[in-house]
Amino acid sequence: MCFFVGCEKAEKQPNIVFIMSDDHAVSAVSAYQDWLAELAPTPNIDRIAQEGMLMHATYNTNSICGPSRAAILTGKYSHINGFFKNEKGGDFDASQQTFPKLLQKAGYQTAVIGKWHLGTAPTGFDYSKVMVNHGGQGTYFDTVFVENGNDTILETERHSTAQVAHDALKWLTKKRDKSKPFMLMYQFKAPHRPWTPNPKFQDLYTEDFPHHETFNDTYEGREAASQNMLEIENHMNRRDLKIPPPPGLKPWQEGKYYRYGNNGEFWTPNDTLQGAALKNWKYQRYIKDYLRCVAGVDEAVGQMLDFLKENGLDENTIVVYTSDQGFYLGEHGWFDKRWMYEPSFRMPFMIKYPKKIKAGTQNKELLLNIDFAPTLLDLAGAEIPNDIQGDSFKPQLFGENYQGRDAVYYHYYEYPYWHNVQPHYGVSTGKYKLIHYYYDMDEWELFDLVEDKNEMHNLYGKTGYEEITATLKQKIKALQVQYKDDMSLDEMRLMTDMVVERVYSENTN
Ligand code: SGN
Ligand code: CA
Repeated sequence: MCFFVGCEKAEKQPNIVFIMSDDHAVSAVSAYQDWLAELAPTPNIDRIAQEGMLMHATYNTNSICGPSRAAILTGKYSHINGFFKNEKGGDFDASQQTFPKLLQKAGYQTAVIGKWHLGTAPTGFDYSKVMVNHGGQGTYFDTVFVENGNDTILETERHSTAQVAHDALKWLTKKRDKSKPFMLMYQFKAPHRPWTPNPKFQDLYTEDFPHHETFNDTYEGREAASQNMLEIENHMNRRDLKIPPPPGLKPWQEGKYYRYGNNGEFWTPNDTLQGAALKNWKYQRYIKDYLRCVAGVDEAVGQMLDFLKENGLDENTIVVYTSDQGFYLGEHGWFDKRWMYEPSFRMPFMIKYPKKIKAGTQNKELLLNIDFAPTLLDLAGAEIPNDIQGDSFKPQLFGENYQGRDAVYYHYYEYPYWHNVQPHYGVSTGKYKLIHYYYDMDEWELFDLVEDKNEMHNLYGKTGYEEITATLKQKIKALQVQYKDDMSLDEMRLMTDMVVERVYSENTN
């Protein structure tokens, strides 16, 4: 029973818990039954899919952290929302329209807790507690947060994942206004580099992991890929691999020691370890720590789901699980993201809403991260402003008729730091993908995603593919016009070249 004005609305509007981890690959979410599913299960995250819908083809518009987060908040591509790279791309324009602001207007109480990485303090939130140290990345231990844009808090008691879980449950229990529907963004740093797990998971995964079938890719026919600097073999540093420095180093020397390896400097922890054995050793250190970080996230997701159930909130609460982008877990021999290739282009996405979404359903339509904002607004019964570029996929969630898109458009800008990934744009229809690397090369790649799911064979320029190439080029042009990304290559290059320091800066050694 409810006696307050507006209460009827509050009862009808669903609560929303938007859970987002950082760099969590589709292959490391067991609900997808991908190549790591049996070896590294994520039972709690999978509960969301079991109780709701699992999306198989959700893609990113620009596969790095800040840009993806900005696209999610605004429902707009990077060149429209203005946050298109992390490195010297300035800060997020916090005065612009975002879906949390629109939900506030629709009567919601909003909060963001955890990773943010957009420079400017969060706007559109009744409560915020976000990581600010390490350039806004946050750290796994001794994480520094800013609460409500004002108070700086150094947390020393817990691993960052456990801290975010603790703070989120505290907000839900003690701080929120229970007369209003809520929208909570529950966002982890894990499993981001340097993949430092909570010590309680340190003994998980004693057995070695297999390699992905593309682990020893030589990038033949893919010029841009051959120039990468994100190889497990050649670009992992001592911090990544948890090699302790010798005693007595000054802080700057320690920073230099840890960064060693970033630029291809050769080193081995012991001289007998070389070649393929050394590459495998690095991979095992990496994949185990990464998956231990994922285990921490999975535990924190379970705590949230249990909390909602125990407090009678689960029926009318929408729960989303996603990651800001995908990641390489040894596919093509890599770590990191950025490329329009599937492991980094694709994002995990699942959503439950027991009242309205049928449990255990699956969806294979092409979705984008710019669709999240309009979809959540739609589910909340709020209006979707015309300038939002994404589309609501609420009809699909509810099993209604839906005219899906036939292609997804992508554009990546940051170069050369980090990892030397050539700026590129492209289009994917789910069957074919065409990519143009344009910054200081003019290279195209065409893949048949059905015949060549690992994107190893560049078909661009090959006999028999002229027609599909022409069609996809036209599709790129049409989508560039539709999304207002139809500037010249020189103008695109200027975006890569732009140097705007971030407001919040610190020595990250
Ligand atoms: C850091 C990492 C890079 C990573 C970027 C972007 N280096 O700079 O490897 O690509 O973040 O990641 S580190 O030595 O600082 O870990 S993102 O998720 O924020 O986009
Ligand atoms: Ca990320």
